[in-house]
Amino acid sequence: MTNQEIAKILREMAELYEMESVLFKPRAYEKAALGVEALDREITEIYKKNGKDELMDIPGIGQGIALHIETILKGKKFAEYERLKKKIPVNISELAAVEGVGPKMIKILYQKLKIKNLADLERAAKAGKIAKLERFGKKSEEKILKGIEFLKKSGGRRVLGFILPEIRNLEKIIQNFPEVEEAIVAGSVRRRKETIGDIDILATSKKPEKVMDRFLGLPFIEHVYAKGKTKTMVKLKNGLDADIRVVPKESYGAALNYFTGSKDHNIALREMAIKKGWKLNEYGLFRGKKQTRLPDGQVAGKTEEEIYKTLGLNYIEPEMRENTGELVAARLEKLPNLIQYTDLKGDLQTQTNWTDGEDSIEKMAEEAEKFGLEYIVITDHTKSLAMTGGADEKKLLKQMVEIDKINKKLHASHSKFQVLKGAEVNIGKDGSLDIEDKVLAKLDVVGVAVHSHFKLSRAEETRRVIKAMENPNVDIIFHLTGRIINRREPIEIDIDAIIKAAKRTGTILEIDAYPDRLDIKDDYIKKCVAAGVKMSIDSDAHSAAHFKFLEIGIAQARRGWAEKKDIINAWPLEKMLKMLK
Ligand code: DGT
Ligand code: CA
Ligand code: CA
Ligand code: ZN
Repeated sequence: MTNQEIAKILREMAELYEMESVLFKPRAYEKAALGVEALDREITEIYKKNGKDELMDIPGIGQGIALHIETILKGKKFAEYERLKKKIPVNISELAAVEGVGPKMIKILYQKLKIKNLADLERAAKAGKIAKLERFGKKSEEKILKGIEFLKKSGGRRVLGFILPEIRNLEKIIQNFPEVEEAIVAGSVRRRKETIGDIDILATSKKPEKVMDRFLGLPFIEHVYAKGKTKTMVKLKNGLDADIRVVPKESYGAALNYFTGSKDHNIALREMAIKKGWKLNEYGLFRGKKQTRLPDGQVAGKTEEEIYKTLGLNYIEPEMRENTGELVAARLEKLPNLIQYTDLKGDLQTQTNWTDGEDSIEKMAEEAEKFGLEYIVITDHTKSLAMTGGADEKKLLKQMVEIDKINKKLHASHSKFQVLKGAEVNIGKDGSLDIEDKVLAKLDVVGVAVHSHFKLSRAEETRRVIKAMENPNVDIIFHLTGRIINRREPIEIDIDAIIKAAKRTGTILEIDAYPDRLDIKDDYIKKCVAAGVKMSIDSDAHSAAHFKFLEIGIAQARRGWAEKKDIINAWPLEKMLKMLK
């Protein structure tokens, strides 16, 4: 059993309980699924070594769920799961992937229309059957069709941030094969793209066939497309395809460079080699037109650094390899000094159980400190987001008192950690804010965001965001375009006008690190860097387990060529606060 398979069962349990309107359990199972997905070790290994007790150390897993996982791992029947599945025998994960379709709706769709999977759903919607259902109507039907369309467009690409722990786990397992010298995941994963099409694994070994055998013996594999001596292609149980290639040590750098891509970067690099009368491919960089046998005639290939250097270029970080100007910059020694993965000192957007977050302010502070941060800003939602229990002025003032208390406590225990006061204030249709200015003025950091009216015209969306920026209390625009990757399109907005207004008003634009937001996107980050508009990288955590997503936000910033100087929460706190006020 892989982590992904177990997480899938746990998530289905959450959805099944939700269909049954059982209280609390859906949330508990969802949390457990997230905990399992975030593991960078195999749960079967954890269990084998230390039994059930160790399972309970996984975030989100308590006594009850640990017992059920044990049952699953022992290959026994998980009775409650079987019982619920029998009642509603549908492909839940497939249906729930459609924007706006939740467990309760899935249940009705099955009971009334016998809809079991995506194909059934599409057929019924196109035939107008869903519009006729009570409590559904034409609007829901249209929304469902749009959701299906959107899913198809994403072409099965997966959000990297959600699946990265699992990929790292696989990478580690392959690195530990006795015959493997080096192993690394290349391709779009190494370039840290927002979404990935597949997993490209590269390894060096003197015994490639042994490596192939071991790879095919892993429990993650669903189907083998092709098995060769040095290259094997499979479909994993998580639905992703994976390729593994084994190359000799002498070619590692060249192969890594080739399979990291991007394709456009490779082609441009190869052209540079050709201009010098050389040849570049996945085996090395060669002088002379004819490729001689390895390692004869090879000038570079063992490391990537060697290849770039030989071609007269500075080393280019994988996140920049998209052929969007990085080769020229590398030749002119003008590459940016990218923000590092260890540079963040704080997090400027976090939600707590005062609204729709999972954890208390104190717990968030504790975990953030453990994570290595020096401060966090608490930014719960405000009152017009009623479904999150959004705060009004009174609640915000009360929260400020609570934060003061927590800071005192931290101080007394000699912690230097600081909790700052903030909010994620909702921007109304006309650009107005739903919290009074005199309360906003008391907050350390005021973030504002669009959470509704996603379909206004480009001019209207731009106008409302700029109006919010013009409020002198506003510091940051959170997740500017409101997109959710694979689920919701961004609002239409005039980014150049927004950047100009940000510059004029001194407003920060956020890079929201939540894996399916990554908002603003890399092109916009580049524009901000060029304009001198500062940004922040925030986790948008709704649980203390989400601080790890900051890494994905940093990757996004790096793909947008951002340096430490561009990201205000990479600066010391004092300097950051001075910039805001
Ligand atoms: P993905 O999988 O769609 O997220 O994106 P990539 O970039 O991982 O693309 P993939 O898996 O098709 O190929 C992995 C790398 O192999 C790619 O980044 C560059 C290299 N590559 C693939 N096809 C070609 C090609 O036709 N020419 C060159 N020069 N390189 C290629
Ligand atoms: Ca790939
Ligand atoms: Ca591939
Ligand atoms: Zn938000």
